[in-house]
Amino acid sequence: MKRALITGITGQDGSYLADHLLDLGYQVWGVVRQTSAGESPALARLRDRVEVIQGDLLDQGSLSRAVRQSRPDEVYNLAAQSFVGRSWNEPVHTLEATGMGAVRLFEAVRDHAPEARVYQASSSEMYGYAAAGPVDATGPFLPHSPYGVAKVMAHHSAAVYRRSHGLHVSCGILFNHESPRRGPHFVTRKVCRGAALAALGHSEPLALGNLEARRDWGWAPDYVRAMHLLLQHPEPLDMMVATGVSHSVRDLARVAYAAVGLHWEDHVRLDQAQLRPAEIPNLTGDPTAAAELLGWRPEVDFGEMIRRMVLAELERLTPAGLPRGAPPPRVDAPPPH
Ligand code: NAP
Ligand code: G4F
Repeated sequence: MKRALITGITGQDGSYLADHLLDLGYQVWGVVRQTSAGESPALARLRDRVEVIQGDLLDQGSLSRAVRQSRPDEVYNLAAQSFVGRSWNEPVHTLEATGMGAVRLFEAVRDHAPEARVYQASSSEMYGYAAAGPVDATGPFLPHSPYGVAKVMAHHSAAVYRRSHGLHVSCGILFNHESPRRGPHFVTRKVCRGAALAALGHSEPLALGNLEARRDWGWAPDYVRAMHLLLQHPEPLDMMVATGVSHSVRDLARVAYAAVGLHWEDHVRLDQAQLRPAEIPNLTGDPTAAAELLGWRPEVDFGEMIRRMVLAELERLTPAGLPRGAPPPRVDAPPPH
């Protein structure tokens, strides 16, 4: 039985990856940080199927213990401060967690499980301003956000551990991927929730920022398959994972509200406060290498994904039922720490 250690197991990708690896017969350990809010629903769902180890990306000792205890064959570093918007307000924390956190984990693997294969969650955000021109898995990387800088730091550090210390570290450069388990502050979940609320009769318009931004949005369960496949490749690799098709935030709103028979223009307002200090107009990936080298193909397209997400929001909001006329829950609030 193979043993996998996942950081970020309570997040969107971590929870789907745990499901996938358990289905494949892995024994799964998850690094979970203790919060004053108590156990998250994501952890409660996983607790009886995975071994939980307390740890934090900010704490070297806890990561070293996690690697020592789990004796992993595969390590998936998915933990991060992952919200780009927040990274401008908390650049130091983002660099510490998302950048240095990865280095701490690589150190722990180097010391305690040097034979393990490591997956680093790199991001299309690393391309930043370079995305206006041709890019591939080697770059160029010109990040526009503190989050992008932190991911570039982790990405280049992975290459150092590969070349200097012989670790088998692969970096998946993943473009945006979404699901009903997405954090509520990300735009797909926010819009799908807004559409569901509108369908239930709530009239407060949804405040959005840049409607023209284009992203290559894929289905998260497809992307965790790619993570696992990447680590099965004999050589460590850096690889783009994407659908190759982009849509604008405006398209997203149109498709989500249309899924409940509404016109998005009647329910969305522009809000300057949602604009970012800098924006990448278009991030579109190329899935060719993932198809050729890993045999990976996305199975759920954009329209079907948004339909599933809107349905999931409707299910969440009913039958417990929101009192009609009650103020809808804020979906644009900053995420809890
Ligand atoms: P997510 O839902 O935001 O999950 C982040 C996870 O990291 C959560 O489990 C969170 O734990 C954990 N975490 C945050 N800070 C931590 C710390 N200091 N110590 C330990 N754990 C910490 O993110 P995701 O969408 O699943 O993404 C997974 C990874 O892929 C992230 O590294 C993200 O940056 C990267 N990525 C995501 C996408 C995408 O479109 N989803 C694309 C490219 C790359 P709590 O539950 O305690 O908060
Ligand atoms: O959903 P978003 O917040 O995701 P973003 O910034 O693209 O980051 C996600 O994908 C990255 C991969 O490219 C990951 F590395 C990262 O961890 C994260 O998972 O925003 C998507 C787009 C942006 O252009 C943003 O400006 O939507 C635009 N947008 C427009 N109005 C909005 C809003 N984004 C949010 N969150 N909220 C809005 O009201």
